[in-house]
Amino acid sequence: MFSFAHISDIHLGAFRDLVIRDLEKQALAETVKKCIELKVDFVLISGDLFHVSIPDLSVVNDTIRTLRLLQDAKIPIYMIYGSHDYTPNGVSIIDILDTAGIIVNVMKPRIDEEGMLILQFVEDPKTKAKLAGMSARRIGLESKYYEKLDKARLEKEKGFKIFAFHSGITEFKPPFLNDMETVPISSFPKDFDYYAGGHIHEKREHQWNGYPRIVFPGPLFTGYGKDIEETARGVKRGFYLVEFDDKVRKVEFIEIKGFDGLFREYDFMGKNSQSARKELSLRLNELEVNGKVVVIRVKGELEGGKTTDIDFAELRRNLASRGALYVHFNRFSLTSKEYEANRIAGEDPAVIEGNLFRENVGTVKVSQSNLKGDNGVASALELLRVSRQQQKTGESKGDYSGRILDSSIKTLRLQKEFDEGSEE
Ligand SMILES: [Mn+2]
Repeated sequence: MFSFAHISDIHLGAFRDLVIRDLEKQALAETVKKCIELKVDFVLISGDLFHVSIPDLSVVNDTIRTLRLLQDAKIPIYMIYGSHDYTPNGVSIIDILDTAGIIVNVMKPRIDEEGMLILQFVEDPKTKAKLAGMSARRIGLESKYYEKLDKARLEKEKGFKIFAFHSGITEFKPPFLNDMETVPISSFPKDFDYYAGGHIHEKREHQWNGYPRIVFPGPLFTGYGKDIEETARGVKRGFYLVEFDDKVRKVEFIEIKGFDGLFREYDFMGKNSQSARKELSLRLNELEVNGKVVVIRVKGELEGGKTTDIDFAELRRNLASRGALYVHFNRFSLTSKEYEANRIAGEDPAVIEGNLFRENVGTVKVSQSNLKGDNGVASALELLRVSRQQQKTGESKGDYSGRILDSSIKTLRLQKEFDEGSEE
């Protein structure tokens, strides 16, 4: 019997806070240790190893040091790009790790004369498992890309087969990801033994006619947005251990406990800002926060005063002084009657961003179709993602702004316009 570990959405470097960064690092180290103890034959990462395509070198260095332990134990690491590993400029950190022999990128694509996308299998030398994969692509292009896939060729291949991918599947889309672009199940090649999914930040197992086992491990640690809230609520994080010979024999979720969390939600509907502030402070004082990651969600429409009358920085300092490892306030659902104009729909920054773009895309007057309507929203979201990249240690200001500008032009597909502009 053989086995492999299926890991996804690690998002290394997602947090700037050093305590959380350290916990994130430990979660990966713990996972690697577990894989070595369990004597897995290989590891498969379904994308989003890092949070950005060009992460800080310190994050890269720590990661390589940890992944090297697998290499020393002769456990190969196979992976595909996630949506966060993808870069419009071409070279992602994943390519560098592949070149350096730390990981093997299993997406080996080729376009044939008819424009079909041909994927080649990577065979694991020890177990003879055959891996093929589809990396994530730019927002908005996912389905088109799958439409060109030569499925018949993949389906014909004999042996134990794994298909790695980084996309949501339309038929299994969780309600909280309503706005997410997905790919219909029929776009995937049939009859693989295991479909190793990534991108959905929730642990899920599915079955469908012709697709015996579709698995999403969810984030290994906690990625971003609502992840940390869910983890603090007690949602389990970890990876899948898959045992197989010529068929999958056992699939088991292995929990990796990243931290002790504490989640509370308070509703201040109808209160004024002063009484909400007092009540919140009292409630927080009752909590046992020592050694915990504390996530507090406040919501409701205040009858009077401003939401900024509540000094969250002060409350955070107080919790930290009582030993909280990290404090996160989610106050996107706290609004005030007096400040209606500033209200934006949504509980999560990502949802709010999407809604804002959707509301305003109609006012954008351009001729390019990729900047209008739904495509425009997708381009705007992608631009936001690209422009959020931070300046790297050692990168000059000029190089940094050049890199951001270059990625932005590529994202909006305005290369031609910029080239023409500079010639004038
Ligand atoms: Mn992800």
